[in-house]
Order: sequence, then structure tokens, then C-alpha cells
Amino acid sequence: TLWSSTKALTIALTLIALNSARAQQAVLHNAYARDFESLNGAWHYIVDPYENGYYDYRYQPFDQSENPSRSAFFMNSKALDKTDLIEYNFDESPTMNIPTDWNTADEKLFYYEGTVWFKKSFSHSQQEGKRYFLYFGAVNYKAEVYLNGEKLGTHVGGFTPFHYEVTDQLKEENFVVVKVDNKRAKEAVPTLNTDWWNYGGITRDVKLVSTPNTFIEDYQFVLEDMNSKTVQGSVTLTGNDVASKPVSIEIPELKVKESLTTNAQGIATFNFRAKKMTLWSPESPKTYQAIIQSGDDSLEDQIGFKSIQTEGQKIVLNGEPVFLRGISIHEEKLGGGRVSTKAEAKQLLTYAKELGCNYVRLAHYPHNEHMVRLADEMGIMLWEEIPVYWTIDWTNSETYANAEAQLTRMIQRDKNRAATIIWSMANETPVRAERNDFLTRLATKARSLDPTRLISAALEQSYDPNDGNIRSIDDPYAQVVDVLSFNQYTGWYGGTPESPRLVKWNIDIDKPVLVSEFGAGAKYGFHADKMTRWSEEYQAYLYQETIEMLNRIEQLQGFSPWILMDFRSPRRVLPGIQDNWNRKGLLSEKGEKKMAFSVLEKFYQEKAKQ
Ligand code: GCB
Repeated sequence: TLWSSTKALTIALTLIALNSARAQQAVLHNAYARDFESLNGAWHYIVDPYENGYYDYRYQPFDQSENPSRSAFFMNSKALDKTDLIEYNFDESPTMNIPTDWNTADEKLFYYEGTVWFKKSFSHSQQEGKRYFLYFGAVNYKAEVYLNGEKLGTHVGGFTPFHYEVTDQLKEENFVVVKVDNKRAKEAVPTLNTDWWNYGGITRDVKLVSTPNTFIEDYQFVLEDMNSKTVQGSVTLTGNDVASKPVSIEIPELKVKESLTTNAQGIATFNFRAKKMTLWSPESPKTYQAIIQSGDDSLEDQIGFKSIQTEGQKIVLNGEPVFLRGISIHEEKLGGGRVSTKAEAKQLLTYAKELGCNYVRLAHYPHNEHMVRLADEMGIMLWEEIPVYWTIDWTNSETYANAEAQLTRMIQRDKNRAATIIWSMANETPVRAERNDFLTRLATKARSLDPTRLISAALEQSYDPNDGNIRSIDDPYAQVVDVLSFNQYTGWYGGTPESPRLVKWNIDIDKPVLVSEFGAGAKYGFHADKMTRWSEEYQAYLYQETIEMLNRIEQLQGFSPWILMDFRSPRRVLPGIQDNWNRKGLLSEKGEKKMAFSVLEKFYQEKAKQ
């Protein structure tokens, strides 16, 4: 059909777009399946609020001098003799167990925002014909990375992976130093103002990844046609000699084995049909072992195939309309602190499953790779998001470049995950020309990288000036997105749990509506009548009334209430109730279920039957 050949062309163009994106940003796709040595564990750290280890007393950065002073912390200096003056010593400083956020790891750093230096020493025996990469799953927010006193680079953005090639810098004994700075900034992404804890540190895994000289940098599998089960894709090699190289892809269970040859740019494309393929869905989260091989390099992945589209007001998974039974989650573990292990990620998704979810909104930034891979395994569709939140510096070109880099990295990392169905560009951003332009550019970018998934953003509702109960979506960005999403808090920020009854919807946009947030605060264990704020009863009542109100939206295809679990936020200071926790969780921070949990659970049980 015309439609499917246009789609095939779009996918072919995308593979090219992905390749040019690669030229700007190197990729180590599927970092977890590669050979690596873990650099997790004890790192010595020095708290440096004045950035004394980075700037000299004239405020010149040490790392911009040809011959950096031994006072620079990245030199990892020691006093050489009794007369020598060195005013720091990593090895005498305390250690932190990486990955972690420092706020949780060190009580004194609970409210800290600034610079902490980390140092780890490690031995290494270089193997001939291998290349080595220092890989970080994420560092919040800004990282200056040094190996053996030499700068590898600066990375900005707290939730996406990055790496540096270190093949030529490695010695038998090495030290890596990372200056981590989590100070908030107006021009940063996110900006100064958010409603979550600004956890600092090396919050995700650190690895020394090794590869052959020429290796598989990236690959992508795309279900091009759901009916014929046609899969298209590409494999990209990187190295000195990538042209005309043999590449194979194999999916043993489907008896697929394709032998390919790379073009002059090191790219091999493929196209196969696998009639017997079972499509991935929440009910049957089927994934297949895929083996990608070229020369000395071989990578394995678990790939699921699905098709996600919108048709008029429906969201259509594998050809069938689907209602998204969702919940929003922050990447915060039981008891507080960033999730950094697979087990912690699994705990959160297990709660979501218990609630009856087939879908989760990963708010408000890219979560760790474990979370996304577990969603594939557990059958949970995902909304993934970048921290373009509230009041970003819309006219600053560096801010845009930063947001786009985070978006690109997120898509590059997760493009092969079946679970991901929506890329979200932003959350509750103010409607105005500069913002519309910023977000439209992001959507164009996302579509150029991945035309197979849906684009959305958490927008806001508008109130009729003559009747505040008449609600609509009056935002030009509604024209850009595939899925119309908005956050609304009727009955919490304004009104009582009875207010939702009065609301009339006037949404005349012919797109699926996915309500990205609603909710109310409740302190676990606080019981009162259902009109009393902070009581479990109030929250449960609001859930009941809100679900009815949202059901009156003709285009409604799902929602992700705010939020699975209470989470830390410095904005939430009410003593005895909040104590620095946002209390809109269906679970307390300890995992105790509030009454509203079962209200939503019941609704999802009924929905699942339909
Ligand atoms: C929102 C934000 C979310 C907040 C929530 C709240 O609309 O998107 O980040 O935490 O409201 O609790 O106010």
C-alpha cells in the first residue's frame, strides 16, 4: 500500500538521520551486554563548595593550564616529602559506594548542592587489539572527567549515559577523578525550579567497557510492517576499517539469519520477514534473543517487536485499541534516594503491576536503563521524558542544544526497547512563541530519530473565562503531538474532591487524550472525613471523582495519576505532614498502601476485563 511504502521510506530516511546524529555523538548501544570491568564500589570523595580544587585563587580553572598545578584535585597529588605542601588527599578522604546519590550516602550532604570530587584507582592490563571506554550511566548534573591527571571531557545533563575512549591513556595503575557539580542553574535542563530532590552524584553504573578495534557501535530493529512481520534495521560499525565488512544478525528462535556487508560508512541494513513472530504486548511481553556479530565483535540483546500508532482518537497497539492503565513514577527508591540498582527499579515496577498497570510514565527525566529493560520483560508500556520542565530558558540556544542532546541520547539508548511507546518533550510549560518553537524543534528532532513511536508532552488545561468549569486544551502544541496529554489537579490545587463533578470538557481535537497527571496529597495513616485535606479519605475520594470526570472526555485513552510513591521534594515543607516529601503517592515512601491505591486498582481491574 501507499501508506506502508511511505512508512518504509520514512524508516529508511530515519536510519540515515540516526547515522548523522551518530557523527555528532558517539554511541555505545547496549552497554550492559558488552565486555566490561565494573568501576562501581568505593570511591574516595572530597566536598568542595568553593571549587577550590578546580580554580586557582585568581579563579582561573586549573585544567586550562598546560601544566596544571598539583593543587588541582584531578592531579590526585600527595605530599612528596616533609616540606611539600599539598592541601588535599583523596586516599585519606572518606569513601562512597558508587553508584549512589550523595544526599543519601552522607547525612551531611542531604541538602548539599555544589561540587563533590570523586576518585577511584584501578589496575589494568591492556590487551592488544582492544579499545577501552570509560562509561557512566549518569552523573547529576555536570561532570568533569579526568584520567591519570588528564582531562577527558565535560558532560552536562543528569540522566543520560556518556563515555570517553581511554585506550591510549590507560596505564597499569590508573586513577579516575570526576568533579560532579549539581548546582541548579537558570539555563540548565532542568532549570532552577522543579518539584523533586536535586540528588547529586555518580548515580548510575560506571564501567570500563572493552571492544575490539573495529566494533558494533549501534544497531536498530524496527517492525516495519505488523501484518507481514517485516523487520527493517541497520548495524553500524566503528573503527579504522569499517567498509565492506561482513555483519550477521541472528534470531535463533525465529530462524532468522542474515549475512550482510557494510557500505563505505560502515553501515549494513537489513530487512526480513518472520511469519512466526509473536508481537510484544503487556499481556504477552515476548522478546527474542538477537545476536549481532561482526569480525571479533558480538553483542546479544532481547528484542521485542510491536507496532504503536494512533488512529483518530485511539491509541493502537499491534492493530488493537488499548487503554493505558498507568501511573507516574519518579526514579526514587523505597525510603528515598535515587534508584541505582536493578532490584530497586524492579520494586517500583512490581508495585505498578500490583496496581494493575499496563503502562507507566517515567517522570520527569530519563530513568536508568534497568527500568526500561525490566519494563520490556514485565510487559509495561512506557512514556519516557526529558527534563524540559516548567520554565526553561526558551531563547537560549545552549539550553536548546542541551535539551536536544538529552533527547537524542534517550532515544539512542532505548530505541530497541519494545516497552517504550511515547517520547515526551516537556512537562507543564507555559504557552508562548519561544516555547512553542523550542518544543516544536524537539518534536521534529525526535521524529527524525524515531518515526515509529508517538510524540507527546504533558500540557495544561485552559479554563473558559466565563465559566471556570468548562475546560479545554488551548495550546498550539496540541497540533504537534500525536497524543494529547495534560496534567490537571481539580480538587487539589483549587476546589475540593467534589469539584470534578462540575467539570465539562470541551476538547475538540481529534486525537487520543492521555491524562498525564492528577492527584492529591495524603499522609499515610492519617484518617479523617473525606473533605479533610491530607487524609487518606480525601485522596481516595478525589481519585473516585476524578476518574468519573475523566471518563467524560470522549477521547480518553488512559491516564497516569500522580504518583506511585511519596517522593522527596524541597518544596514540600509542611511539618508533620510533608516534612520534605510530596505526599501525592498511592504508597508512602515506605511502600505502605494508602486507600486511594485500591480505588485505582479496582478501576484498572474493571478496565482490564473490558
Ligand atoms: C505537577 C508536576 C509534578 C508535581 C505535581 C505536584 O503538575 O508535573 O512534577 O510534583 O504537579 O505534586 O504538584
